[in-house]
Amino acid sequence: MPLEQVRIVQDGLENSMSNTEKRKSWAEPFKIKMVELLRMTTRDERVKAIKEAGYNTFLLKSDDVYIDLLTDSGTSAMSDRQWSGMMMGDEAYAGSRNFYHLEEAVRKYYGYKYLVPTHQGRGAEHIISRIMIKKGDFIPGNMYFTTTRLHQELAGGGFVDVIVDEAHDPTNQHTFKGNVDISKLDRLLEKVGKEKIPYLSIATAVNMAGGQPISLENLKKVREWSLKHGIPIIHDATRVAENAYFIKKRESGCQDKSVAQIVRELCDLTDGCTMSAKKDAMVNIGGFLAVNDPDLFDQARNMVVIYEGLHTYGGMAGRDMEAVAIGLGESVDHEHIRARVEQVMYLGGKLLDAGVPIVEPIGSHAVFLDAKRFLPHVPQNEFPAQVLAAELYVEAGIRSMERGVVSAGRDPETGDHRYPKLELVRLTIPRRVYTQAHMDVTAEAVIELYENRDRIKGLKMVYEPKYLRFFQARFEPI
Ligand code: P71
Repeated sequence: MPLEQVRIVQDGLENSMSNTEKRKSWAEPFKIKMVELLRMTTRDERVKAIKEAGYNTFLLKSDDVYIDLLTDSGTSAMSDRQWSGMMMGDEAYAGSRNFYHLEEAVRKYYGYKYLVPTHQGRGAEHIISRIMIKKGDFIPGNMYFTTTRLHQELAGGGFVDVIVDEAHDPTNQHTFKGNVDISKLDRLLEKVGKEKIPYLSIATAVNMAGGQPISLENLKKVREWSLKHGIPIIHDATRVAENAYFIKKRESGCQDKSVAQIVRELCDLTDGCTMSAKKDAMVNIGGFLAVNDPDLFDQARNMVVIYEGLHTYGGMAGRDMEAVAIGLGESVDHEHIRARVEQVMYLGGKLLDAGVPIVEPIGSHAVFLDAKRFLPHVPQNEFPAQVLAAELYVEAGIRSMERGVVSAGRDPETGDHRYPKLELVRLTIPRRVYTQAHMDVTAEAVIELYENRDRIKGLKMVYEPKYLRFFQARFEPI
């Protein structure tokens, strides 16, 4: 049996090394073959660097960063198997063997029939939005994601939030904050009619809610609704394995299922997916659109050649597709996903113990600092999350990301800032990159900053780009 299969068969906590031996301690399920050296900086250097970056962590040079928790996107460590797969890249313009391997992997792990590769997740979002959305349409979803919503808007649609109210409350302990509130779907349907709802946009491990899962039970109800009204579900599968791990841990009746099985069950309740392979699948670049409907596939395959590349590579090199194919299999391995999510829990647990306000329950890919409670003296129009991210960098060389009013952008109708309930700083953990010791250092730095929070003051925005402003906006201290 190939190693991969052996491990999936053995899936289950009872078979993991630490549990069979009844030990309390636990270690990463990999050893390190190559290291990347980190550069240490002084406080003075960091003060200068953040000023030059306009107090925007996206504009820092990564050489000036010590522990980089900006994102888990494209920043994970590939395995030796993925790297050896890279050497098997077939760089033919058309019909690369790696495309067929990827297609096979998507069918095996996700179950979708037809694959359209794209350069990354937003490439897939662009295509599905252009094909399915008409001007004046409404796309309900379990909380927006920046690029997803922007593509829906550029296609003429409007995003409608139908996530449960609990998701907007960072202190609410609901275990499935990614769930959809079906009554919100009913209300939308009643208001606009089904002709104006091209699909439901359902994410697993909802990023902007703090990496919060949707339950299988809830997705089944959403599926019933979708079938009843003939409105398909497009799944943002970017972190589906992380969601599946939470289901295994928390949802009754799911403890004995493998993460791989749960991933398939989730996907089987939907009609297609957009995927940023830079997260769960641990590659540096890549993504895809996958659908079950042959007509939709035909349209998508035609559109991909305009914006991404030929339909058998879609913006990826052959070697990239190979790494995605292997990474999809690794993403559903129990030992891997447990180590990944539990490392995030470890960091979050340390912060909670010290009384630092974070989003609870702790999410799958990141710990989110609640900037509204961290800096109650900084009003939301002075960008509390933005300044908190800048200060954490100055304090400790740790790079995080604003997920608050800057990320939320402006309302296309009124032109005003959108003031989201969640004003967060995301400490995002790349997969297989940092050790528990890096988490210890991070926790200590955040706790120190929390103890000195009173001296932190707000910012004003001095440059604002039109699209996805958080990437390039610049700020100055007030
Ligand atoms: C993350 C990213 C990358 C990112 C994107 C935009 C602003 C800041 C950082 C990307 C996602 C995602 C979900 C749920 C689609 C995409 C787009 N996340 N859906 O979290 O999380 O994928 O980046 O491959 O185009 O740092 P893409």
